[in-house]
Amino acid sequence: MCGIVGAVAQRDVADILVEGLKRLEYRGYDSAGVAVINNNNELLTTKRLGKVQELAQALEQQPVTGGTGIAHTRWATHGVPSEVNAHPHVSNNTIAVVHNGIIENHQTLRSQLQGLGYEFLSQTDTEVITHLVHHELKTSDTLLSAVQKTVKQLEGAYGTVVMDSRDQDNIIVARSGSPLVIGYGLGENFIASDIMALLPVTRKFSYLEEGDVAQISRFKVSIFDTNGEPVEREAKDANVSHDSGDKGEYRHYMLKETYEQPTAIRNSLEGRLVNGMLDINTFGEGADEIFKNVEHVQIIACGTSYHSGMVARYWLEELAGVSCNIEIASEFRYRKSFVPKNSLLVTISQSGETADTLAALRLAKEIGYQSSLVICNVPGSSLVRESDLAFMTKAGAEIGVASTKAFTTQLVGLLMMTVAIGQHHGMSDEKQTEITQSLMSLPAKLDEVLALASSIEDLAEDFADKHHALFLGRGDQYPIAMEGALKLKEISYIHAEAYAAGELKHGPLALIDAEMPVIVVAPKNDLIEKLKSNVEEVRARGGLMYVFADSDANFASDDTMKVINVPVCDDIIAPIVYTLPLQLLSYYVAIIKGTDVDQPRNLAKSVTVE
Ligand code: HGA
Repeated sequence: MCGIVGAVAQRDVADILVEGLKRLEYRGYDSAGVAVINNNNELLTTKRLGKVQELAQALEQQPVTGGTGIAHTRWATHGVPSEVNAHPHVSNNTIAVVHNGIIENHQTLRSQLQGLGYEFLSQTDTEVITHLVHHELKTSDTLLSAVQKTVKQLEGAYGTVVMDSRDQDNIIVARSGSPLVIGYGLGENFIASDIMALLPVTRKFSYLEEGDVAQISRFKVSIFDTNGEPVEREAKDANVSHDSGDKGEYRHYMLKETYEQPTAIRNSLEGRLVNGMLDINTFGEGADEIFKNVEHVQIIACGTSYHSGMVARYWLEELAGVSCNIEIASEFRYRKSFVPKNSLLVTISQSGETADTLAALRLAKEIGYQSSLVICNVPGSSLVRESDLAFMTKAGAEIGVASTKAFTTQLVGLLMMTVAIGQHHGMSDEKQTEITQSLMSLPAKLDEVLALASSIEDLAEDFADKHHALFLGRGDQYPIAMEGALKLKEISYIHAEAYAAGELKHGPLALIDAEMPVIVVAPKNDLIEKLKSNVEEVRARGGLMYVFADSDANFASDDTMKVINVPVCDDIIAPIVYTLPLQLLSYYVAIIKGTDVDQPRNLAKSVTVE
């Protein structure tokens, strides 16, 4: 999604801004732009359609100088991707604005502003902010107060940064529904939508809260809440590796992150299992009390995180004996739902900023959920700050848009949560130990799975001319089939669907022919015989299958079936183990298709707009 970087400094900031944008590239975008105020109080704006590199080249050819500036990578919501629609947007050569989010009442504001004589150059919703600030400034003493008046008129979501070419000393920032973080430097200060952008220039950050408006100058940052009252937002040192954005020897971030999974899981387990038993403090203060009272769990998530939540439903009901529902955040947030007694709301989000999930959490609090927990990879993110409890996955920065290590570490967190809740619902000590031991065996098991890479790469050729694929699984492998299908469509653009294998005969069998590869996730478990019957249904209709199975499942390759032997593992961790071969398959198919693996078309990483 869109990225924002801004700076007020003595030195020239264009390079800092562009580097910041590069560090946000992984989020996905279609165009980029930068504006700085030069020493003559002129606004110098450069925008380019496409990659940040295009913008960087344009700035190399025509450098801009100035210590105050703002920059943006845009992922279009209103108006096609184009240079004109790229941010910053400018009003009357003085006010420049970058914005993440959606201004829902933009049509009304646009008409009002046009009535006042403002001419719109772009199709974006953002441009209304630009002219509105310009208009409010006519009756305001300061840019700060003009922005405060402006945001009161905005409906929707925004993280926005505003500057005025006549004032080199300040930028004004405002947050409602889209994250912004202030970075503190020595005699210079910064703003960004994600700390990643600012790691080269500072380690000290404070997050703005909903409704905050702040004035940032070189030596001072003043923050005001929704009521305009001055507030403090605690500044903390980020403990994130500076180079987490480095691809190293790997061709793509996605491949690197796939291979990082054993380490990411080891890190996510570290310090959380004491003498083989789960340390309840892993989830934060008060976790024990909350888990003791839980009678129902409602999981809310989007995309890949939704799939990890689906696996957790199997675990929670089977292992912890607690009822569990799961729903997509964008559905949950717009319907009236029943809140069972003593319900825990669990949200799952890699970034902790997923707009729909955050809105769902806020709604859940209003309608009476007793407590909330988030499974998240980004400390200090909105979901972490607004939830009662948090399990922090320690996946490290995930740059590839298609999630890999965030997903498997989420599953680790959800399995630990199952144990934590199960402890209070009659889960035996033996069962707890069995689960924690399985978890500890995971990193080594995943190393074994990664060793299958070259045989999976060999399969990818078969998919080169295919347009559709079907993924099948049963039980807790059904969500893994769904995740496999999602991965394939995200990065290879092959249309892929997942079905619970028992559903085949209720429709999808009609699609089976030699042009439709069928991928089956088939560890030996209680459902294997049922799954084998489904495999026969596909075979009888001339389907070609790719079966990921352990040796105990007893499949043999033949004309209609290629079997990929996955190492035998405990049932409990099988969903995590079987995820990796499917990630690799999608990756190698995407390579053959020649797609942009790390930044697939039309997609963005942290989905901070609805
Ligand atoms: N609505 C604005 C910004 C979009 C955005 O935040 N995307 O992540 C636009 O379309 O330009």
